[in-house]
Amino acid sequence: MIKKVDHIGVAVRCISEVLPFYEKTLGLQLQGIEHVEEQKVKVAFLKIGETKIELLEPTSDDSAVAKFIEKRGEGIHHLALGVDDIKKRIEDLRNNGVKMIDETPRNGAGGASIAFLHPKAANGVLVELCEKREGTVQ
Ligand code: CMX
Repeated sequence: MIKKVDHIGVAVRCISEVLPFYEKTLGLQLQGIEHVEEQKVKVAFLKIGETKIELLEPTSDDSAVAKFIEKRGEGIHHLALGVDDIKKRIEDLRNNGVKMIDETPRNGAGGASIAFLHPKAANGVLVELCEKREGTVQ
């Protein structure tokens, strides 16, 4: 089942340049910064109650986030929904004819298992399913 909005991804050119706005001006708490090699991004999580903002900085010109910024500029990139049993959720969505980018889960930030739906399947919104594993920090 879908449990909550786990995080909202925001594409930025440079995390260190925008962090003062999120930490000092908005007063949000930085949870940590990490590289997600598989997605070719550096990410920073800022906590807001039960959910988070995930700042995404591309680490390579051929990353999906670099392509997004080049085409649309910085801004909201994806909506991540926290789920139980991600494999089952993917199977259910596929059985309902939903176009998936990931038909099997892959590794995301904080040791989570993630899978993306294609934006064309969700009215132009890139949706991520996200399942925290045992011992996940985020
Ligand atoms: N939100 C909404 N629409 C998006 C989008 C986004 N973030 N990124 C791309 N699109 C749209 C494009 O505007 C384009 O639409 P049109 O055909 O109407 O012009 C369409 O999707 C295809 O986009 P594209 O620029 O041609 O790029 P690709 O097809 O090569 O890739 C996508 C698009 C969504 C398949 C790819 O970006 C992807 O696989 N994303 C998932 C992985 C990802 O984003 N990882 C980053 C960080 C993950 C993390 O750790 O949180």
